[in-house]
Amino acid sequence: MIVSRCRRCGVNRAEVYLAHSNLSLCPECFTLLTERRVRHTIESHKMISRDDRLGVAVSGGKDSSSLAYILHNLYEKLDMVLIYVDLGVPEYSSHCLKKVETLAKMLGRELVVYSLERELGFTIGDVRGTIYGKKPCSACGTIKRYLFNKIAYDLGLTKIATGHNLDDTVEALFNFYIEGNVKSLVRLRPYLPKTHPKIVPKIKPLIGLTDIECYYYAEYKGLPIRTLECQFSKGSRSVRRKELLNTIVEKIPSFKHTFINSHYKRILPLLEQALKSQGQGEGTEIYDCPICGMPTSLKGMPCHFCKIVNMIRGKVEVKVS
Ligand code: Q46
Ligand code: ZN
Repeated sequence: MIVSRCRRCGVNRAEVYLAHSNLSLCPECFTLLTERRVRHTIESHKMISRDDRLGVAVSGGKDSSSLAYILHNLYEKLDMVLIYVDLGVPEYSSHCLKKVETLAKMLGRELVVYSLERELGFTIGDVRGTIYGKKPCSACGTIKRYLFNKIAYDLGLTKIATGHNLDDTVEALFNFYIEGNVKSLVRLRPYLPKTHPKIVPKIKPLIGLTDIECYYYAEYKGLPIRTLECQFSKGSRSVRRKELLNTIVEKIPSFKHTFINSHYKRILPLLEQALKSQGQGEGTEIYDCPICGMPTSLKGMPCHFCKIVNMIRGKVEVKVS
């Protein structure tokens, strides 16, 4: 039997094959290279500085757990707290909460838990009675984005790190290209700086790692990751788009890496220029939401989060402290 050796150390047996770079690696070299690649992403985008107070959005999934673990290892002295939003999905949310609690203990980091049910009196399943009934993930995404920002802002954190990886980013970009959604294409970046005093900058240190790399990393490091799927994820559009993109990768292994590199290096600068020349640069007007006081692009109207909350509560006025 031929045993293939790790291309990096040449000693250990290779277990991971990275088709995009035609590299066979042993677990040790794979995890080491993964951490180096994340550090390279962080440094090349100047994502983290020594005096940052970082919030890491965790979900119990392989991506955010790997992210928290890597950041903890790379920046041991960094002030870092894990944040979990409990959406109240039956079985799934309590299962994920246990995983993030174990992770926080493992790292010796504080975990902040925000429960939708406790704080707002509803769960994500309650969007079913609204116009979001057929696409709860869309409402869920808006709610999570808002809450991570609000929690981080209230805690005085200076940045929020999320576990969005290469597959997530390519899927989102692909969708925006199909829709011709130029503004969203321009906004989707590895590092979103502060554009308003109440908007906490967002960073995506895993943007260069694929789904499977995050999975292997979490497995090799023995991280506590969820084994249940959210009941709303089945058949969602983003899952179907990801499946479609994965069939392309079967034929063209470097497809996603080429796609993202072309977008950020070649297309994005041109799109930015085009928007500027039309007077639609980055400076989208920002207003205060009349209900919660947080920033919104909707003039004189409740922000998207408050709209969803209002819908769920049957248009009862909502106060978010
Ligand atoms: S938690 Fe929320 Fe996901 Fe469930 S409702 Fe959809 S977006 S699938 S990551
Ligand atoms: Zn609001």
